[in-house]
Amino acid sequence: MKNILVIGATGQIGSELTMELRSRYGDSHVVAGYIRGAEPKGVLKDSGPAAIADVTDGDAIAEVVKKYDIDTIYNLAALLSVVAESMPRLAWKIGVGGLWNVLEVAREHHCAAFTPSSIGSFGLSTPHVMTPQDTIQRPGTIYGVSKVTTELLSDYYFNKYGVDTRSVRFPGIISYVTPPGGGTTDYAVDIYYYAVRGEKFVCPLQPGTLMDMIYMPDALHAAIMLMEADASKLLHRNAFNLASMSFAPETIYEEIKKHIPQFEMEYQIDPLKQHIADSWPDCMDDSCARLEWGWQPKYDLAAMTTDMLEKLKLKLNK
Ligand code: AKB
Repeated sequence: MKNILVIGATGQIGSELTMELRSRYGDSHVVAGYIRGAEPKGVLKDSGPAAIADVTDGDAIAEVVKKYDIDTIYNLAALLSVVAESMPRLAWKIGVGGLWNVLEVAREHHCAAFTPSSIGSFGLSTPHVMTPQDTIQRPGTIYGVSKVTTELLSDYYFNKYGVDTRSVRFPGIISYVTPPGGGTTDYAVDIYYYAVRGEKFVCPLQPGTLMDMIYMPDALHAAIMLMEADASKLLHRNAFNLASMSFAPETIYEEIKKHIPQFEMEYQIDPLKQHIADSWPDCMDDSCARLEWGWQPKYDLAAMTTDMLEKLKLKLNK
């Protein structure tokens, strides 16, 4: 990777991935791509180049790629699972139309491309425990349908045109920097904010709802590690199961209570979120990622909770 474009650089993953890539490859080599109304701010703005790179506008992306001599694109533009259900056509336009634009630019300008898939690419008929790498993918959400399409279209561009496409199926990503917006796994971020502010948390999912989760530093490390991996070792490409930890609401609550014993939580089930969460794996088998490119997470629930609470206390002045 010489010069990198991050599309969606001001979003939950993009804001941290851009900074991590700049620290590894040099500030001037990583372009923060954004859309109007979501301009980079603060250190993200000041530390390196930025350009408008709306995923729905292929010509604009091509211009940025030419101008900065880009060879690697991280395409993070997407509507998350819950919000996508209220705007399915927009979700498709961004997730699939946008991906097509990125892949065409990558083909024409010889770029490698990373576009994440998700645990959302699975559905009710998928085996839920130790979900295999290659298994049934019949999701019931537009988010899931667009993520399965992401995987297939990315493989298609690799097989037909030789575009170096690579991807992971991200679990719910937990971070203290930029909040997620409109996902089913967002509760596992929100709960930390409530705990640190000393407020009662109302959990939208019922006890026992297991889902895979990952701490942001591990998620960033995975994306970069995969893009740097030896291509000859990759039997799979789009997209690798990525596991780190799996927990239900009561487990993360108990973990936080070890640090904040007075923390309270009650349940008020959100039917849409519950329905989506029930269709996703309890825990994935990520042995292909471990074997093919050496994936190994650093954080478990206990280590993540200690770090999240410490960082959020500083952020919220608590
Ligand atoms: C969501 O909940 O929609 C996302 C995801 C798991 O892909 N965080």
